[in-house]
Amino acid sequence: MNKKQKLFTTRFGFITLLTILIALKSIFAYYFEFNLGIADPFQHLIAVLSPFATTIFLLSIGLYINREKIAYTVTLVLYFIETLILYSNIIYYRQFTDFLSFNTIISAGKVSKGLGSSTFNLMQFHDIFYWLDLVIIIVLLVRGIIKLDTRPIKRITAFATTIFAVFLFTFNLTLAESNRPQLLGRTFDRSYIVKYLGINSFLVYDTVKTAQNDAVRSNTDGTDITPVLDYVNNNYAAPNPDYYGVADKKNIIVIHLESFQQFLIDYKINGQEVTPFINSLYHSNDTLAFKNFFHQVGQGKTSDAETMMENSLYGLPEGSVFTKLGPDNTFQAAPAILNQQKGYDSAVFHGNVASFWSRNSVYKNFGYHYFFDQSYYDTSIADSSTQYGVKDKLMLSQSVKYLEQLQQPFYTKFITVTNHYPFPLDDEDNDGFVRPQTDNQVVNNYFATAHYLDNSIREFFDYLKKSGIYDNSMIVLYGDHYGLSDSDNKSLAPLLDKDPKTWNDNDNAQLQRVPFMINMPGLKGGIQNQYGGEIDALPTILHLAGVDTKGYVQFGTDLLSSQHNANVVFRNKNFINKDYTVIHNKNGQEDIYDNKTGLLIENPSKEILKKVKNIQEDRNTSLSLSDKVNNTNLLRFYTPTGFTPVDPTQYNYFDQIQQLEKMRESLGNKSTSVFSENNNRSTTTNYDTDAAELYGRNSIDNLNILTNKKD
Ligand code: GP9
Ligand code: MN
Repeated sequence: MNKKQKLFTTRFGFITLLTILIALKSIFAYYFEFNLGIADPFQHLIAVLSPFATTIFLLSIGLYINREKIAYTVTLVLYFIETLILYSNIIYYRQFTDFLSFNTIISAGKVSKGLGSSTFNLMQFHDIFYWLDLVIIIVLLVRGIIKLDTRPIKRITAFATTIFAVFLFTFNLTLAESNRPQLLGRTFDRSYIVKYLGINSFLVYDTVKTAQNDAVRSNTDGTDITPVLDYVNNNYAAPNPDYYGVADKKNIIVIHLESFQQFLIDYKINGQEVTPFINSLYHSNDTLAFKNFFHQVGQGKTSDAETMMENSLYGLPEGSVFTKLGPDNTFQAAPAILNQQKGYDSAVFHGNVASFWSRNSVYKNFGYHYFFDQSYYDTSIADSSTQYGVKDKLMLSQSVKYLEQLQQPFYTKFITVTNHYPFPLDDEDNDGFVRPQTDNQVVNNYFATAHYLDNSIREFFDYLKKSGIYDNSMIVLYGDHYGLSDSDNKSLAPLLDKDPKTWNDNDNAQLQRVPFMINMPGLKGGIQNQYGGEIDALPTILHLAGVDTKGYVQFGTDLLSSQHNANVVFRNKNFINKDYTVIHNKNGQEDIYDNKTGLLIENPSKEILKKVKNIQEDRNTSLSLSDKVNNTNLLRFYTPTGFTPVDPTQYNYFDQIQQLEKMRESLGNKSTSVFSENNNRSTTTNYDTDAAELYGRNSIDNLNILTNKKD
């Protein structure tokens, strides 16, 4: 027997062979079946490494068994299970662009409903190679070509193998965390766990997370909602009669301005306005522009903003509601409320992959009828995307061919991404904008992408006006959170005429201001001074739309109401109102700053302390109750009068173009879509974009992507 054959016929060799085979299959799947966006050399290393740790760990179990037949059988069964996990995920991914979660697996009914007869259609010829090795190995074993090694493995060797696997996993995790900090804490996207830790680890991670959630939930019953209802009823602010229902049955178009901070508004660099169009909206008589509106996000960033803006629930103290709980929780969100109360159709438009922040599941639970994710946009054009998805000009201009097919009134949300850290943009894409020249590139770039975003929004507004949609719509714009982090703020300070040396936590808190603007022809607008935050957006919008929020579980209050609660609570428990900013210092105490002077109040009076204490108590109650609603899924126990719980299985975000066409045909002349009202003619020709990717560097043919033709 030569050396190779010897290696092959030892127990250790057998496991090595299986490990290599499964690793090869997994790596193939990571690159060619799943769209994981494996990019830099680090990520390639991790992708190649990640299947080994869990496989060695799993297969090492066989090494502890002395009797050869049992040992080989157990090893093969484990190998079969691993292949099955991999292959089921491949099939599931082909259908859902997502990975099998613990809940999906155990609710077999749901999976088979989702996959059903289509499973067969999803299989491809090359799939045979995922199974062929197993068949060959079994044949070789049965025929005696691979001989069973009768010699048991020493306990110590078996143990050393397991420990080696653990070590390898720790190494993998360290690499992953260095490339993507807070990977497990924040989750971001389930595909990130697969990308950085492999498919097996994802399943374990998801199972542990599900078990934790279930443990918290099993102790909950319907009575737990009572203190929540007491709180929100007490906190309720009645609508302002001057504004109640002024947007009744108008289309509502929400524009999410990624990482856009309030200080950009009216800001000039060397005499050039950074965001001239948004500035003009800010000063328009038709715009309610809130100058003291704050972002309140935590680790869930964009997704926290979405949670607050559309549910009036806070994000979580750690992680994101969307990824941690969103796929399973019950919500009473804006699209569902507006649909049920006022007959709104609804859609989200976003140039990133659907799985990011688990949006593909969460939006169904919000009651969104449609979700146009990256797969609905042309990504074949060179430079059309940055890290977080299709560039804004391209996303917005390609969205209107879908928008015009929605039934009116519609509630829609457009999530931009180009103005996202690290703010990448070539100068040639930015109509001659000259960025500032600080020594911090992040700061300089931020102004450039903000300028690009401004232009994108202008183009979109131009279309809305030309196509007539504008006349019949209320447009809401908001910045989701900071673009420049606290660590960049010192470099920003001189641009804001501040001294970096005296820059402090209070200055950081003041920069949590983000725009919140509501624009509608004929709206009694003006710049508003009242303090508020993202938690207050939903009640404000619903009241404008003529839906009273009484009875809903919402933690914010209508900004336009005389009863509005103007203490703005941040997710880190700091808070701000017109008089004070209260900030936790390094010693765990809460410092009080005077908002008139910006200075720390060294020795606060009894009166101030009392005022602050009341707000602190209210803050603690509202945050902890909101956390309880989310963590224990309390809304499943409470349905407001006139509301029907959302049935997420009604929505399918895959063949939406056909769904829209079907809807139009079945409604016939009752169809209220922009397309139908325009005598079945597209309005896309009204869209003018100067996106450099469509002209300059590329062929003019690319303009086809703006129309419906290609679909
Ligand atoms: C991703 C985009 C960015 O799709 O919304 O998310 P963020 O990193 O800002 O939370
Ligand atoms: Mn964001």
